[in-house]
Amino acid sequence: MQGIVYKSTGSWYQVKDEAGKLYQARIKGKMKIDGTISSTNPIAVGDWVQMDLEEEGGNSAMIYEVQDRDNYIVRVSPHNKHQKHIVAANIDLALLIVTISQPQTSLGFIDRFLVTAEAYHIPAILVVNKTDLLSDADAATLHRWDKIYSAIGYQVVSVSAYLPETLITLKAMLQGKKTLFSGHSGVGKSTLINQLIPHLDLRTEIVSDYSGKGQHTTTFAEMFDLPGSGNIIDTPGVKEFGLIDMKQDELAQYYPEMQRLLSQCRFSNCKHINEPGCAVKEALKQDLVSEERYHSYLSIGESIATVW
Ligand SMILES: Nc1nc2c(ncn2[C@@H]2O[C@H](COP(=O)(O)OP(=O)(O)OP(=O)(O)O)[C@@H](O)[C@H]2O)c(=O)[nH]1
Ligand SMILES: [Mg+2]
Ligand SMILES: [Zn+2]
Repeated sequence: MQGIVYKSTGSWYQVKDEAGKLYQARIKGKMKIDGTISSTNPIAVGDWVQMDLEEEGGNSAMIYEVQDRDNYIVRVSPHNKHQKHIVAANIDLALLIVTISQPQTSLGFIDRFLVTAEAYHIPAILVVNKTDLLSDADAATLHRWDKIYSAIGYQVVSVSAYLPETLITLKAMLQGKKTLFSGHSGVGKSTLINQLIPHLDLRTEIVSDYSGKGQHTTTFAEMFDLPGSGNIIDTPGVKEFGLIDMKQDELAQYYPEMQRLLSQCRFSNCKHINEPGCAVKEALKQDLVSEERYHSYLSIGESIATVW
């Protein structure tokens, strides 16, 4: 029988079948695993799996196959920097929840996420939470972020989980979709989900006064059904996203504002650093590519290239 993974703890999985019944499942010793990516977890939330019941009418099952994924988002494994961990698979929409302070999200972090989403053609939206806390300086930062990302086609939605009237647009966007909620620890992913799904009571934890960082309250990714239709996937806070295997010379393709200029660079193998006749550098001068995005392009490029 077929089902979809709602929760994964690493040792067991909660799987829902097409009739809506939940099963506790484990992986069968000899499972067919997608060999194209090496990750610390063979099965992720959102995966479609084939399983056998351990006994007729019971609710424990053995998973023997994972279906090919349409897409997935990876993070750097918290235990090993060189390994990837699949956060979730087969998603329709990826929300990056960010905050300007408490905790602070960096543009480099945002761009790594957006690059991954672009590489898989997953629509991505930036959700700026905690707008109830904005200082004047924070409000100016929000304005700048809105300008940078709106100009290149990303939707930026400002919300406060504490102000239900700010959540109406967001709620409407999620109907009928399987949406990933991702972002640093403490940005309010679980708090927002509690607001969007009545009667859900996910654990949340105050951001540390001392470090200004979240406490890694959510420890396993888990999917929930929305009222109406659609699902939300809550995930543990991430320090850093991994990039799917991507060559440094592909990177500019995943910056939408650069992608449309690539055919205009003089050299077809232009890296957009020092080359003469570079359309990206020209656009940077004219402020059509932002300083911030260009900077993240260079630093992400450096991190994935051995020879840059
Ligand atoms: N002022 C304010 N605080 C918020 C808002 N949203 C969430 N919080 C608070 O931020 C803290 C962290 O929220 P969580 O929902 O636990 O954050 P999380 O993103 O799920 O964190 P992890 O599970 O650790 O990844 C809690 O104390 C929330 O009450 C908001 O819009 N405004
Ligand atoms: Mg959480
Ligand atoms: Zn160029």
